[in-house]
Amino acid sequence: MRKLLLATTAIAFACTASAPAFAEFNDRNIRVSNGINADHPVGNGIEAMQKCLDEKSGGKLKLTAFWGGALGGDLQATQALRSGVQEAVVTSSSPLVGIEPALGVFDLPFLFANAQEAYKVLDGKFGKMMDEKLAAVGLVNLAYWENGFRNLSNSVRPVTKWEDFSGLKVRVMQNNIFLDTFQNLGANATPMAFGEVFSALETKTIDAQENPYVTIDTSKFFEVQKYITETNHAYTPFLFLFSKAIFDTYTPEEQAALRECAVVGRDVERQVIGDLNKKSLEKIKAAGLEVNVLSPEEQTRIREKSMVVYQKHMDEIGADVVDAVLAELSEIRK
Ligand code: TF8
Repeated sequence: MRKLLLATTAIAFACTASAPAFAEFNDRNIRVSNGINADHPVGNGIEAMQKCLDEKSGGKLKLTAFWGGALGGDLQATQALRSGVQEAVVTSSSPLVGIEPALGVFDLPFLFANAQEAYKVLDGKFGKMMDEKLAAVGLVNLAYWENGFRNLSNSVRPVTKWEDFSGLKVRVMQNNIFLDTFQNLGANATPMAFGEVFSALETKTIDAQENPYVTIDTSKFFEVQKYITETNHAYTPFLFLFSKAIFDTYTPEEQAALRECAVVGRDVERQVIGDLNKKSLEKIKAAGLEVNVLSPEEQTRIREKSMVVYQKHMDEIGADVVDAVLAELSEIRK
């Protein structure tokens, strides 16, 4: 009996010793497409995510990032994920409302008051509820990364009050809620893919666009704009999406590593944005743009006048979804 035990132990030992390292991992080349450029903090996030994946997979899970819309814009890349021909994309939620209307909840003007509460909602119960909806349309959301609070830039005049929006030709994302928000403000809103924005501003096909400072900086929009107003009218998250068709073929260990490392990357990316925000604004100022802030009264006025957009899009987003996010926010704000 003793001998037998010893023999089995020896065999078991031999097996462990000869088993290849990281056997649960296969060599995977994961293409990650981005609309923004490599110097955006998403680049730092992907670097951190890769380091984490290297440790967990012994170098087998490799991310290859593509920048500046090289693999197509947000929507096009996301559709490639759904049909299983591309692995991953870092995209704004906003252009995806045609795929999952509930995502429109993040487009509601002035939904989040600050980044901290956005993180709580996105990384918590509500974020999970949205993840389930995404899974049902063939998309695995690994984590919510950050684009940030959006601000308005233009080439026509300083915008410091509601009336100043009147007639401005503002590019908005391909998203009805943004379209209505800006139409409601009196602007002449034009939906357009992100990849076309720079040249449309340069040729004055449009006067204005809205994006977070860091994106305005890294996509160089400041080079073709004169004024910027800190409107903070929306915080639209980035989603780190994976093709469900492809994800489902991965081993549980590979899936877990991707989920965990996407969160590691998220934290780095948010941190770098936090640090860069001020610097980006300084760079924009140094380039000669006039920077305006709204007075507290005007901010309140614009916010209150924008609330009609909530009612208008309630059914399309889903009243349950809007209620859920508002309930979670009021819980957080207690
Ligand atoms: C937009 C978005 C974009 C991002 C980027 C393409 O204005 O805010 O900045 O989705 O990844 O279209």
